Amino acid sequence: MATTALQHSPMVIADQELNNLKASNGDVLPKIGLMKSSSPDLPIEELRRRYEEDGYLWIKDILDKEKVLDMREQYFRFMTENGDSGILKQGTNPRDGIFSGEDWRQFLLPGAIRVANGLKDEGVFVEKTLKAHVAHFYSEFKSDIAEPLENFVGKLAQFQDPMLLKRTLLRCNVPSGETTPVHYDQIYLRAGPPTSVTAWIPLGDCALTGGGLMYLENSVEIGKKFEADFSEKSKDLTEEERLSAFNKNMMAGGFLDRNAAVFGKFWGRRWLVAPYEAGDVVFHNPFMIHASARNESPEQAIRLATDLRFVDKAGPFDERWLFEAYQEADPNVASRQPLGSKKKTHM
Ligand SMILES: O=C(O)CCC(=O)C(=O)O
Ligand SMILES: [Fe+2]
Repeated sequence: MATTALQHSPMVIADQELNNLKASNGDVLPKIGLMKSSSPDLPIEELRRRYEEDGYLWIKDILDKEKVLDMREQYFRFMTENGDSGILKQGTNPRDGIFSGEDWRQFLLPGAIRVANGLKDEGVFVEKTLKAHVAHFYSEFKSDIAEPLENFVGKLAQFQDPMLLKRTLLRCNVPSGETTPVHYDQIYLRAGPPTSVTAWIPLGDCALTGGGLMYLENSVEIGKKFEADFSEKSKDLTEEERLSAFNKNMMAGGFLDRNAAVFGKFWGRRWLVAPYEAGDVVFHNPFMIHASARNESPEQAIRLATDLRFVDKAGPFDERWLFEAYQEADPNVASRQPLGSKKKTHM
């Protein structure tokens, strides 16, 4: 059987497994590659070199696996008990996070992706999602990992005073549903310099077919080009509009494309994917282009993840991220924005 070896790890994966991965709308991704993994025990200079060269750094086993799985279990209990959102299959173990099979549209996250689908932020799932972002179990999980990750990011990005931004997101991608469209993060962090570092944390094992995050190979330069074009087009807008991810020059929700297959083909790049495990973290550059794959888990496992962002408190950063996600004061929710268009921006 033909195999593809990962450069930084001994893991091998059958090519066949790679050739059937899909964008969230079901289109087969034309060109796929595997991400390189790294051990957290490597010298920081080498990890930094990889991060700078690749635009991402996939670190194995940096978090306590059981704590990550506990977080997964508590999230699904929360979404089911005292008001059932309907996301879990009845009679299954919440730690497994098995999807009920109801209409996936109900389970789109509030804000940008619901906006992109023309849906309102309402219903039990939306209400519980908003509350989950400030629930005790999630705050505790974050405070547990904040310090070690701040220390790691501080060394990786050479920050003087690394800080986890308060606004963090919890995202569930149900099987066969639309997942996170193509984007780069600086679109949402424009009120600061492009120096933030995102940490994407799968909350549970996530096989290649499980709807994990994927990166467009060597795409930092493409992200920079988009941002320069957007800045040029937005010259005549007010400062607030210019900094908004939802201004009239952007596609609805601030995304670049909802079809990762078409986007990858247009730019002639491979989408890089990985078989993630609970305990892994991927760090990425704010210009690195990424999206989520379609979740085709044979077990119907829901893909749960959280994304955290780190900045250097000693320098300027986007202060709109100092608010808890979705709460009253959060200025970043797409559905609360008057602006935004249906523009296609990649061609
Ligand atoms: O979890 C996802 O689907 C998207 C995450 C993401 O875009 C990020 O971490 O920057
Ligand atoms: Fe992102």
